Amino acid sequence: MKEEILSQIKEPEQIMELDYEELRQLAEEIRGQIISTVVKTGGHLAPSLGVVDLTLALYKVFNFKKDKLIWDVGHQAYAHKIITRGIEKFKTLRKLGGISGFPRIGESPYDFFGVGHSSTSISAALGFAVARDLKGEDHKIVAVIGDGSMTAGMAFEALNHAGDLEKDLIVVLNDNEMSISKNVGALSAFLSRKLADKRFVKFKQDLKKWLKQIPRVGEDILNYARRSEESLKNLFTPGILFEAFRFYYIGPVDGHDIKKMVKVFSEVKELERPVLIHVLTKKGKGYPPAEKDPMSFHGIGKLKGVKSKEQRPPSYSEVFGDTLCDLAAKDRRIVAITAAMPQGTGLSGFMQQFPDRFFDVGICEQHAVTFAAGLAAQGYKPVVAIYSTFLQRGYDQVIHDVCLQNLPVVFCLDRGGLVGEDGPTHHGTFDLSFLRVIPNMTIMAPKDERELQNMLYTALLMDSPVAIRYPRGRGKGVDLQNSYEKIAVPKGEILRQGDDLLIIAVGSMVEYSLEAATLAKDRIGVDVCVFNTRFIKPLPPEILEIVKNFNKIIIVEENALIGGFSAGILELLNDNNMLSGKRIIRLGIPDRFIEHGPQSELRSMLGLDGEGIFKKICELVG
Ligand SMILES: Cc1ncc(C[n+]2csc(CCOP(=O)(O)OP(=O)(O)O)c2C)c(N)n1
Repeated sequence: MKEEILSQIKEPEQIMELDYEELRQLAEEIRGQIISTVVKTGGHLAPSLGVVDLTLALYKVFNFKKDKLIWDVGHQAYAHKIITRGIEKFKTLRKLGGISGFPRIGESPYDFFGVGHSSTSISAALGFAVARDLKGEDHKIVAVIGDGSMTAGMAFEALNHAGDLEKDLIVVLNDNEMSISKNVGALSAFLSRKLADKRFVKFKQDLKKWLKQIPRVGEDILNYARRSEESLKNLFTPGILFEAFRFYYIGPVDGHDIKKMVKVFSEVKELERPVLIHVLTKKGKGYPPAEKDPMSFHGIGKLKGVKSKEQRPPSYSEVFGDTLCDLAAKDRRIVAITAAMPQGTGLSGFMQQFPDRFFDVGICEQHAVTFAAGLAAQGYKPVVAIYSTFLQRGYDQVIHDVCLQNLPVVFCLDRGGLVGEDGPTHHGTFDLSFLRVIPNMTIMAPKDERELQNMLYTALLMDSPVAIRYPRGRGKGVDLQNSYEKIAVPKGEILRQGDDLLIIAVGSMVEYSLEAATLAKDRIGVDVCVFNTRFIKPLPPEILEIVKNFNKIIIVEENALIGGFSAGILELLNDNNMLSGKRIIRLGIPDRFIEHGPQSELRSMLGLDGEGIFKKICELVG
């Protein structure tokens, strides 16, 4: 039996000493470790399996004690994590207190730049390159970016700048033809001209044979052809695109042939200019189910006892997607837009049912928002389905292109609040604050999936921008219908009567407030009134009437306390001179980034669940 190599790797530089046979064995061991860990912890399986060989080739050629490696998104960096943290730490992946699912400055000296959102690697790497040269240092900088992440404008802004500065910088384009779903867009089609490249190689061979047969002139023509080969090749491969940005293009290179990659990287190491190496990989490599269905294995949850679909309530994303299909069948003006997340946002059904009215724009949130604004300006009803955290990318467009022109774009913000194991790069805990300040914007958050249906229906009847924000995960299992009720804007609802204390809540926190009210009654005999505002902006004016009857108030939100829902209520009370004599506690996300871990554990840690809110009730009533 062969001796295990992985357990002997104590520091990444040992990889430089391994021969190709050992590297191939190590790749297998790392794949095995990724699979056995990720089925337990959940995580990004297929992207990470796809770049194991590439990661080892990089670690064989570069010395990252000195050189810098910058990942894009970072969801594919599990081999890097195993090499730099060791197996035992890797087993704590994404757990509360364990290592993060993404590279993160401070977690390892080999994590040079934190990531989570896509298409930042070339910009960051260029910053590193300029800093190196200003300091007079001498090392290599390598950015690894996927073909999906390459679709974002930001990646091209960075290429444009890097080509202009002509810095010594290496970009590895990891092309697996997939984003989370199949990669989309003209660039993707362009990169796929590899087929044409294969045909070109054959054409070249045939031409050579034929020319050699021609006496006298044949050899001359062949020499001429050799000289012009590079420019001819460019016509057949994506090189022409990157060379326009003054990058030296090399590729396509087989991303599972470690020896070939090592040869290319070693040669490139000697160049001192911007270089792009186009590497072809198979997403999910080494795990047949993931190779076959890389989309389903892009990110997986922990393997638990699987309940049948009938047994479990649908997710908010599913309810959103189904309701939108139902409404779109009745209104041809409804169009749906996603930035590379059709499955995650619940739009797969819409994509199949209404292909003409469905648009996956690639990882291009800024474009998605302004594209929607254009459609709205022409009488359509665009629905932008987007994770709260990724709308951050399109903030200026929300203000400038949608709200300033008061265009009726509906933003369906999935994963609002704490998302769990993906951690601080993905928590959607700022949206209420950043959207609340924008004139013309209406913001709603449903307490359950039926309210989500009615909010979507209401939003599509409005003639101004609306954001509906809902959490990651399953609904409450309430009754769903395919007839909808228009909600009066902005009207809230009292869900539980009580005289001793008032809880004002919205969205995901309504359920926990009701739970806390029940605990208060059962455990300490306190009667709590619970008010669901439904709207974050504008706030329901009846709040002012309700508040008059209470001097003990708790306001709960799953959003940053700074500038969020509770801050809005304090402003309202202050502006109506209603603060005096009242004791108000605000519960929400404190002014720090919240780590990764299971959603329920994070909520409990921050007191954003039934028990946590009950504790505050106890504090208020003494
Ligand atoms: C700004 C932003 N939008 C969306 C996402 C969600 N997301 C994570 S990975 C991914 C696909 C990336 O595709 P690619 O770069 O080709 O990497 P692959 O997963 O294929 O290895 C997307 C859309 C993100 N991380 N950041």
